[in-house]
Amino acid sequence: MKRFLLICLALLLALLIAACGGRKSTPTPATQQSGLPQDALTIAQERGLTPADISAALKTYVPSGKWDDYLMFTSGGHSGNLIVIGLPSMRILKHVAVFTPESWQGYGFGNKDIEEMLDAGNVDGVKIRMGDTHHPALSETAGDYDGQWVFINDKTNARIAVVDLRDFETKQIVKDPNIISNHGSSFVTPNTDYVIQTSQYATPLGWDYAPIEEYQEKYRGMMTFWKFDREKGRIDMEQSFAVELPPYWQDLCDAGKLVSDGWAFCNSFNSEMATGGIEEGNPPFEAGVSQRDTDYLHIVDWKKAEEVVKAGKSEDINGIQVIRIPTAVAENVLFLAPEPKSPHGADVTPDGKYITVAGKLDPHVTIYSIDKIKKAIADQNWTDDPFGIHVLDFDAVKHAQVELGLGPLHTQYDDKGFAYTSLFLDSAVAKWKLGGDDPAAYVLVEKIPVQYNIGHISAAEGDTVSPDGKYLVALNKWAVDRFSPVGPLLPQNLQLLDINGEAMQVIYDMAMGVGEPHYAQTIKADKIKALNAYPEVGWDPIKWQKSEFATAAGEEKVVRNGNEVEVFMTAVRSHLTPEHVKIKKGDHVVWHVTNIETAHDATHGFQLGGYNISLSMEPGETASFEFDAVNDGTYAYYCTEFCSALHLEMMGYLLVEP
Ligand code: RUQ
Ligand code: CUA
Repeated sequence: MKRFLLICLALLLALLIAACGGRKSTPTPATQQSGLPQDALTIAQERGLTPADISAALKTYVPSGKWDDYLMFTSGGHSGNLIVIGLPSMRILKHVAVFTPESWQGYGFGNKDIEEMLDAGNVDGVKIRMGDTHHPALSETAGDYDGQWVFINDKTNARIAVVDLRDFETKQIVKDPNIISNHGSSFVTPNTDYVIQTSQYATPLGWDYAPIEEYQEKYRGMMTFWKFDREKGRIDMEQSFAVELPPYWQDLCDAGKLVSDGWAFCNSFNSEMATGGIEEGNPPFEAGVSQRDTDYLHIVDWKKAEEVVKAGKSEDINGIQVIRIPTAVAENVLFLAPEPKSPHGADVTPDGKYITVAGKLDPHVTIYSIDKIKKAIADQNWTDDPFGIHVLDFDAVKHAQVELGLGPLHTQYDDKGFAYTSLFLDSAVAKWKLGGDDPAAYVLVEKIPVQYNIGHISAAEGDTVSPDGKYLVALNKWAVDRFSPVGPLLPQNLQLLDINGEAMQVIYDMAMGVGEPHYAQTIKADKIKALNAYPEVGWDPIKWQKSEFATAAGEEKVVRNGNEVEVFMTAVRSHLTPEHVKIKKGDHVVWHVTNIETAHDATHGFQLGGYNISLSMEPGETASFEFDAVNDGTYAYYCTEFCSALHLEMMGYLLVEP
């Protein structure tokens, strides 16, 4: 048996290595003669690796100094940030601070521009420094990722952030003035004209107080279309608008593309309008919300909505133009269609013709056709819901259904006409065939177990007009026994699947030390053109121009004006200038630090003990902070990046005289 296994291993290794060597660009010095490194078999045997393990290792190993083919942008869930992972190595490349302070990046620890940006996300004067990121959306041009921006939502507070992929830093946070939680976001329209966001838990608009008994009358959902100004790289609140929705708890959304461009689709899961209150003898939420056999797919004609707003038929509510439900109905902006029990994901196919909806409590996915939706609208084939919204006839808009298994959630696509759906309850990924015009041709092809309780999945460019296939990542909710125990709070398990061949194969388990990733998008790495240093020394990364506080070597100074003190400092290997900053207790201090270096990777950090200050100055960056010298004493400040042999000397004293 052992011998047989060894022969299998040898054969497999030889085959794989021959296959690798066949690629002209890959030199295989160690294996040129025999096709096998001398010690490969011994290593495999000693480590107890099976042939499948060896093939997985060879498919995922990225040698030192080589780069990954894809970058996956995944939400960091309730860590409130965004994480960038290379595929196929599954190496974490970067944590991008978004809604939550992050000391390494000097994010939210005194940096004035960043504090100001974070403050734009405060809620009614309450400082918000946490978040629950769910769905990143890469900017698109003609329905394809263009590698310029990524947007991500904060479900807890109904906010959206804009991250610039020139420097992978957050540039803007906007708070929706009418809703307090979102979920169906972020999703971009095919040319990133709008970033779509839908509320999750209905509240009165502006989250004003209203008794829960007035739910149906006063509580509402909302779909917001944030206008993205590409020139400025910012969301333009003035040009944004929203469509008022019934309080059905809208869930995930997707924007139409190609033939369905101009439409947006969103699930909902509480068309029962259950209001909970088990304490008062009412059905608990989990039962109340699942009474009906169907909920509603929301179908929004956003191009029509744009016209309605331009025609002045919307209302200004808390500073944003809102199309109220009766107007949305009268103007053919909003329609509903029934969808089977507790829908979750809505995912438009690459050709834009179909929308796959997965119902958590239905073993099928339901495929809707945009042509059929348009026809049902033209034929007025509808009945009305309690708000007077037209509900299109299910059989008229449904194109196909495929039984996949238990708990279908989210769907991605490949380049060969297959779709992949996560099955939460089955802990599996289902691969199924898109049947085009023929409803009978939609069939389940294969299922593969993943560990465990998968939520979202992300395939290479898998939600664009031209998916790449190749890789798919299962973003699993539970890890249980997959990794060495690290206490009761476990990492999430991200699993990489090879979807190139006939059968799917799990080729890597990656422990994600922060949680909880929901959605992720995977982009071809060469589409991203990130900078190594800012365009000019003294750069303000948020305003994206030279800072008025940029300080050149030799111009460092401390300026006093009454009890206002302004410090202009430079950082260069291995020196912070000035080395002594002398102030008095009670002074108000504004302090600017410019990293005057442009060398690749020559970042300097700056931390000041006792005053909660942490900055990171990437090559060329100017950063500022301010504080009140409430305590006298002797403090040390220093560079936090081990930037040179004399890095420990890159320090200074802040002397605060009583
Ligand atoms: S949602 S899986 Cu935002 Cu499906 Cu989490
Ligand atoms: Cu700069 Cu250490």
